[in-house]
Amino acid sequence: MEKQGLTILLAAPRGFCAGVDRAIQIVELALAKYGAPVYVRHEIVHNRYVVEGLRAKGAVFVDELDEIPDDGCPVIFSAHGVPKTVPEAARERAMFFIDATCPLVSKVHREAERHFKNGRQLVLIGHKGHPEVVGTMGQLPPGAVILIETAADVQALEVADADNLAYCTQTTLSVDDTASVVEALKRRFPAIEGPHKEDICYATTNRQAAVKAIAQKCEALIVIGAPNSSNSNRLVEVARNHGCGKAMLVQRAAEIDWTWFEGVRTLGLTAGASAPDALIDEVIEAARERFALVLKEVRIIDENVTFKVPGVLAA
Ligand code: 0K2
Ligand code: SF4
Repeated sequence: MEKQGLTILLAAPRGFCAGVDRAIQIVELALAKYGAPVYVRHEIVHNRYVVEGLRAKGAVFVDELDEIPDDGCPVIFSAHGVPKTVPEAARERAMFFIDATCPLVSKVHREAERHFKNGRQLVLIGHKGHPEVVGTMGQLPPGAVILIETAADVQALEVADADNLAYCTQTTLSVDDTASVVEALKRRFPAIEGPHKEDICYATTNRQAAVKAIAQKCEALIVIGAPNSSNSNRLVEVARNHGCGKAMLVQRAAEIDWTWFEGVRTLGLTAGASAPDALIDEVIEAARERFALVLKEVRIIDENVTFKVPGVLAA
């Protein structure tokens, strides 16, 4: 039987960002330099395939430092950043730790500290309980940061001094939703200080813009990423909000129910910042087995950001 035709519009940029690339390199270089085990606090990035791959090479993933024995082996903090209490506890135990926090997350940490030093109350826009939010809030003493998630939360805000406020954001939020939260903040507190727009990083911004560029042309769209990956979930929302109602998050090709795509002639495909190319290729190959495939990349911008690994691991 002849295969049904399917065009895949491949969003670009997609997949790994510079911070994820650096974080994974840090674990790999530490394994090569010091041997196994290398401990990693939290998933180095939110992707099971990446985590399993590193585990197979000798990385040991833990939720908290108290699960790690005092054996002198390196301890790596994940790309999402950690509260100040984590390096403090590591220092107290004389652990050899290497921080894989993305430099763009660390930049937000420093902004938060600067506002606090200048006596401003800090409002953080982010998702409650996400490790990056826990890390950013943990740069300041308990109670110093008020977390909000939506524009509706702005109305309920109770602040000590409306003229002495600042805001920061999580790096992986929806660009559009965050713009409306920032607008609500500025409307209610005209003197509030903050970044030029928000702290959403280049990779999050570009991946969302690339989805917007294809969403209307696609009858369905697949985002490759993990359920706990903030930036990946935002890509599904962006697709749905920009004309592609049939958008779904998948971790691996094996999860895809291809009957879902009956009658679909144009499928959008992208991947979150923590999803490796191997998983994108896997989905393309699975589609090729079932359809007469035409692959078209739609690139909206070239990325050339790279981050150096910490000096202790540099060649
Ligand atoms: O998007 P998330 O912050 O949930 O994290 P990952 O899916 O691991 O992507 C990497 C971003 C890490 C920090 O911004
Ligand atoms: Fe850094 Fe952005 Fe990648 Fe997060 S998504 S690791 S902030 S570059």
